[in-house]
Amino acid sequence: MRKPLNWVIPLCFLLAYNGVETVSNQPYRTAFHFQPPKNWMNDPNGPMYYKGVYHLFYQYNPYSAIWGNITWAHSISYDLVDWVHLEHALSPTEPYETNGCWSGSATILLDEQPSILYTGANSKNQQFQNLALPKNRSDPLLKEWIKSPQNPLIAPVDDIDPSNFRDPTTAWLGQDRLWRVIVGGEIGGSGMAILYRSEDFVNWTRSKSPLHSSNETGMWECPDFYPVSINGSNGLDTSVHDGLIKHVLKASFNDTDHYVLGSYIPGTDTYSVENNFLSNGSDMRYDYGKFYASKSFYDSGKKRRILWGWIKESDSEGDDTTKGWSGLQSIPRTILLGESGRQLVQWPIKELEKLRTKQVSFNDVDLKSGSVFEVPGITAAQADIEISFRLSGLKEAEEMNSSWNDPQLLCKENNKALGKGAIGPFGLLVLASKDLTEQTAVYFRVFRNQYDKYVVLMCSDQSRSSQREGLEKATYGAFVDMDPLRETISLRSLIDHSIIESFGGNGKACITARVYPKIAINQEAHLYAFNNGSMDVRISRLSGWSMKRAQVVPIQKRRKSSIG
Ligand code: DQQ
Repeated sequence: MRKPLNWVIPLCFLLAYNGVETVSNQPYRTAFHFQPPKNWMNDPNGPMYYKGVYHLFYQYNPYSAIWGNITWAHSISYDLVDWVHLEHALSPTEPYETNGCWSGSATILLDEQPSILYTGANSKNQQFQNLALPKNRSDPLLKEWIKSPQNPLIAPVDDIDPSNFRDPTTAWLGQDRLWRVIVGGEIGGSGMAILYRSEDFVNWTRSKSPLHSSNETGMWECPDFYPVSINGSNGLDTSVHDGLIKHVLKASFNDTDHYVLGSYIPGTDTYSVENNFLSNGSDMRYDYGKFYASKSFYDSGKKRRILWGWIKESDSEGDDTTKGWSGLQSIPRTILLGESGRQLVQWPIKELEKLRTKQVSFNDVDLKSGSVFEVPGITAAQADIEISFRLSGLKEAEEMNSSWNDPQLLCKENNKALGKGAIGPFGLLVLASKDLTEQTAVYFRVFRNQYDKYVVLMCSDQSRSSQREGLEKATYGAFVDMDPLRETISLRSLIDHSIIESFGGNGKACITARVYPKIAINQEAHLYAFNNGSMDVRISRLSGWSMKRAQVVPIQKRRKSSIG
């Protein structure tokens, strides 16, 4: 595919780049995940595709590695892999945002006009929704943003709790030519998506009822609402409302991103859900590990919906101050409704494969009970690995108690990556030291439930991930909605020094982990496949790649004579 003509602009910047201050040479800095040069980063904001350029804004503290002074930093890319950091897009300058320009979303309005709706928090942390437009929309890099003189557009009035009213979504357009947007809130102890309508994107009227709410949860941060195609392989623009579709509502609470599926009736703005948000650990999540405040956008260039999520640290604020940075963005993932229609599936964007370099492949390797197999020849601290397992039989599967409905608890209580089960644990030992004293086990176990159906459990166990003290070393778990009688159990893990993003069952269950090994860093890191079940399993296919470093650089401070 030919690169757009404006590709030359950032390349010039790259070539002219003369070294803006960046944290480097640290074992936990990543090679192909998005990170600012230094300091604090949290939520992804306003991702969009505009005139051939991908934009990512994000919550950023320009002064320290701890949350505060929240500003919208801005980076651009042509492939979602290599990035150029631009000047900040929004900084807190107005009374309605003294305490920060908080999260929000981009909407491409009629006549291809890009816009941003975001939350401002004033000095009392009261929250208001605001609009910003690019100064020059013919510039594909959208470098400068102007706040609307009519801000704040939406104030927390009536029963709205002013300190729990934030994070407007991408807006969608109804057939009545009215824009709709939802804002996250909590009223009377229920988390909710408060709905507004507008003709001109400036004057907004609150709908009598929220789009959806739940008294099982607290405040919904960073809601997202969008259509997905039933049986289709393309993503859909947020304003699509007809055809064979369902609507996804995502809400961020309890440090994880939960979603429900349902059917949205645009005329009445009613949303009837197939399942609901729950706080007991058994509802559906984008990712069962570290992944929060995510946001999706429709990529009209490649007709796909892409999801970004903030991956927090698992070390302490003191560690972050010493490192000089905190927070990563996940690898952007395409997100679609799975074949079953019951859940979403996610997969790393195809473009990431351009970083794959040296490859190793194996077929049909037996993993006898109790065995470990080292994956040789790739950079185990910076790798992309895909592995599939064939089971020798399922008759021996251990019985599953009907009360076991929280997969995380199940992984934690069955924390036996090095102990024995029947079918499993089998999987990968990632960022492992040679003597295996450090390792993050990403693995599966298969059980049989009371209906004689097989249940596949996926776990990611950080308890042995580092010999360092004072880290959060959680064990995460997810059920993989698949039938191991008919499908092979597969795992893809993106390993990038201090982050392991794992996709089980072709993206049906995702678990992201942050780890800080003391020994298993750079060349000292190893990668193994293992089987600690009493039943043998076979690796039917394994492909692993060393990964190159993505180019993520700050823009050069422009000289008068340079472009633009
Ligand atoms: N982060 C933002 C808020 C949002 C929270 C502030 C979620 O707008 O609710 O940095 O991480």
